[in-house]
This record gives sequence, C-alpha cells and structure tokens, in this order.
Amino acid sequence: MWRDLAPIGRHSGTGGYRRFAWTGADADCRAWFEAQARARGLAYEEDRNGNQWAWLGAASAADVAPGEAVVTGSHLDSVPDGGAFDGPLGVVSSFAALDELRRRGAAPAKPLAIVNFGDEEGARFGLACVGSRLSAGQLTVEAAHQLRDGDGVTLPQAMERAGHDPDAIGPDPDRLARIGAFVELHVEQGRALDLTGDPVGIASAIWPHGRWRFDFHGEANHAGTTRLADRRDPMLTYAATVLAARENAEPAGALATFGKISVEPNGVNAIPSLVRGWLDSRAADQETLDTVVAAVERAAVERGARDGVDVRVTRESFTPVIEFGHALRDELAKILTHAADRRPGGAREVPVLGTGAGHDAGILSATVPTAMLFVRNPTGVSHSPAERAAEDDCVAGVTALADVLEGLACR
Ligand code: HGY
Ligand code: MN
Ligand code: MN
Ligand code: MN
Repeated sequence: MWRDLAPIGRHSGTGGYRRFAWTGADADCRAWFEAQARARGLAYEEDRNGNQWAWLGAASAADVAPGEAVVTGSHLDSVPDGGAFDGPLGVVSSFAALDELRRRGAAPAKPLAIVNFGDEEGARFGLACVGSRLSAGQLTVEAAHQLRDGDGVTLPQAMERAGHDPDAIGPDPDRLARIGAFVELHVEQGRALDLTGDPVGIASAIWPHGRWRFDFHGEANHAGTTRLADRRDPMLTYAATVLAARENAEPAGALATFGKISVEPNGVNAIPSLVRGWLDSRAADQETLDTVVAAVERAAVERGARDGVDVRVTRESFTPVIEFGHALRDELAKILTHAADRRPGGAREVPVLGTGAGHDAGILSATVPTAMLFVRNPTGVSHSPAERAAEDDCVAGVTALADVLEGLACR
C-alpha cells in the first residue's frame, strides 16, 4: 500500500507531498482508496460531501442500524510539502488492520467501515476538516460555497470539476447516527511517545485552535525614491505583528504561527500596498487562546497606527477544545492492555496524551463516540517532508488498531 501511495502528489524538488483537495493528486489518492476497498471485497460508497467509505458487513451506511457501525480511518490530503504519514498512516493502517482481523479469523458481529475524509488539512480552501465539518453540520452549505482557493476557484467549482455533485453537500446526521464508535489512528505530531518509550498512545484532548487573517493595508510606492518617513509600509506592521505573536504566546504557553503570507504587488522595488498574513494559534484552554490572539491584534493595530497602515482581522475558522469521551478511551486502554497481556513482554499501561493538532476525529466527537490512537514519531516533526515513523511502530499501530476493532466489533 505504501509503495502505491508513495509517488502520488510527491514534489520532486522538496520530496514533500502536495495532495490538495479536489486536485489531480487527490483524485489519484481517492482512486487508490476505492481500489483498496474493492480488492478486499468491501462495499464502496461516497457520501454527499465526498468522503469515501468502505464497508465490511454492510452494503452501505443505509444498511446499518443506529449506533451499530465501528468506523476507522483518517485522511489522504496533505499540507503544502507535507510528510508521508499525516493522514495516510491512518488510512493504510485501517486496511492493514482489517487484513489482520481476517488473518485472525475474527468474525465481526457489527458492520465495520473505513473512511477517508476529504480536505482535512484545508491547504487549498483555508478551512481544515471540510469533509467532516460538513457531515457533522459544523460548516454550513452557505459558508462552504464562500470558500475559494488562491486562484479564485470556489469549493463547489472544484468539486464539480473533480466529478462530485456540489449540490449534494450538507449535513449528514443520519449517516453519523449509525456510527457507534469512530477510532482514528494518526502519526503523533510531537515527541511525547518517544519520551515515554511507547510505540502507541491514546489521545485525551485536542487544544482549541483557529486561523485568523490579518490584512495590512498600506500604500504602494517606489522603493528607490520614497523617503522612509513618507512611507506607509504594511510589511513593517506585519513584521512587528509576527514578533508580537511570539512575545505574547511564549509566556502564555500558547502557540502562534504566521506560516502563510501574500504580498501585493509583490515587487522587489515596490513598497507593498497590501500584506496579508494568516495566524494559526492554539492553546491548552480557550481563555488563554482568546487572550493571546486579542493581544496580537492589539499590537498589530497599535503598530499600524504608527506606520500609517490600516489593519483588519478576520477569524476564518475556530475549533473549540475537544475532550475525547472517557468511556471509549477507557475501553481502548482496557482492550490494549488486555491484548498486550497475552503477548510476550506482558502488559504495560498505554500512555494517554493531548495534542495541539486538529483531526476529523475531533469534529466527529461532538456527535459520535470517538477516540484516537497515536503512533510514535521519533523526531516529532510533522507537516514537513522530514516526518517519520519507524516501520516497527507502524506495525504496532496496526496491531493495536486490529485489537481495538476486534474488541469493539467482534463480540
Ligand atoms: O491541525 C491542523 O493543522 C490540521 O487540522 N491537521
Ligand atoms: Mn496535518
Ligand atoms: Mn492529519
Ligand atoms: Mn522605474
């Protein structure tokens, strides 16, 4: 599976992945998913929001009684120059875990599904977890229609060009109501498991996080003739705002990142007329996050007044804190400890860890019992071509996921 996926959307220069929603690379990933499903004799379907499903023990979601389905999966899209594991590890491990269940001769008493959620990273349209948000009713159809990529292509246009009916999109409560448990396996995006020395952990919570667009409006002018005192340079205000983000986040124990900017007119010898910067900020609790973002905004406006630059801030997305339910978490811990007990080396307590990264599991957790498994990342690097997971740890992840699916669906 890895070998087939490896070339899709890989940039020859950076070695990173560019698998953006509803592009050719995404279509290739989706074709891969469908082929994996069909090769295993699973029933394949796409839901109204373009999320892909592969069913064992049901012909489609419509076949499943409320609360019956045990579902696993993740996403196949990537950030710009992303790593190989963020997303795909969860999908590949889901198929491998199903193969493992069959090898064990485990007979699921409940319908099992593997899902590939569309547009998790939001790399193209700016909003993360679009597929799961639409299904969970956390993104309205009207708001989805407003999403545009950098070339001005709207989400419905992109969907239509990729062969998905954009008029179908919308909440899917009926489908979600059929899910009794959703478990997403994901590469860890930090080093907590490396520090505890465990290949696999269970997620406790996801930090509240959001994206804010800062528009700095100045005045374009000649770089060689405009006296410094006469300039209204939005790049200056932007630069001061980046420093303010760091200065406010650090003492609060929060995170603040400007990872994307656009500059107009983007000429070497012109003072910019507009700098647009996107702030990604996250913290352990919402009060801290609100305080940090408000302070950055204040700093930007104050600096803008000094520079003659008009500052406008728009919150583009926000995801509140997510605490995964204790019942399913505890059940996973019990299943994994019990399974380890029967293997050489004996039982060991499975570490429970929080994360600052968003996931479809976090979106679903509002309506569906949801849990996550993390697989050790030896360097903690993610959203980069340097992202890694050791093969042994990936196998441990598949084994853990198979144990969990067996425990949840096969009795
Ligand atoms: O956390 C994120 O940046 C995204 O949801 N994966
Ligand atoms: Mn990611
Ligand atoms: Mn991910
Ligand atoms: Mn000139």
